[in-house]
Amino acid sequence: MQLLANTTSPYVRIVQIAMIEKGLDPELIIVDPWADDPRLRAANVAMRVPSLILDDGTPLTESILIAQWLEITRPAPEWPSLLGDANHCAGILSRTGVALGGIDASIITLITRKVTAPTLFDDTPIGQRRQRTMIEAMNRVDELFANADIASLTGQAPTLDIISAITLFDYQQFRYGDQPWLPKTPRLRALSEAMCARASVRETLPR
Ligand SMILES: N[C@@H](CCC(=O)N[C@@H](CS)C(=O)NCC(=O)O)C(=O)O
Repeated sequence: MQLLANTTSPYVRIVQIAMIEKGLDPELIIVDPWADDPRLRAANVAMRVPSLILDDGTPLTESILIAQWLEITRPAPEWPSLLGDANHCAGILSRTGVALGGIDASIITLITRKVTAPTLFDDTPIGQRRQRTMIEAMNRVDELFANADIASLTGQAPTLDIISAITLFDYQQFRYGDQPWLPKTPRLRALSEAMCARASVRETLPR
């Protein structure tokens, strides 16, 4: 298996954490998604990372689709579940959606800056809307984990909501850590720092 990836993408990180926790270790192929790399073009019509090429050559794209594939092919109880059981699945998916909304807004902002330069996309009405989404997503995720027992969470493989939450937090620190509008989100910070006890989280920090 080959994972076409880069070292910064939050979508790549979600897949990497999930794969490590599911006991998989794909060959990592670092590509520049902005260059016309033929390997990425062949695997993914959208030319985006992550793209996972299975051993039989089947290409899988879109981080959440890859997570679905992982959940089916490496199911609980043999492997830790990304989505939890029937009672917890809706909550996990709902929290995941909030974090993904923030990640999408973050990436769209970075990408659209390239298009609108030298005007800063952030100053346009849509840019302001995306910035508001980033702020609200971080605050909501912070609130959603207000009652979480962080110490016990580190002892088990993270579900998709936790993977997405810490990926959002770390990516925002990586890209916008110096921005005055970035909310403090102390509970999310504590979750992210505690989860670094796990190799899957620690070894995939954006760099
Ligand atoms: N919806 C996709 C988004 C992937 C994505 O946007 N990846 C970015 C890097 S963070 C990329 O490869 N961008 C290159 C491009 O848009 O051409 C997923 O969940 O995998």
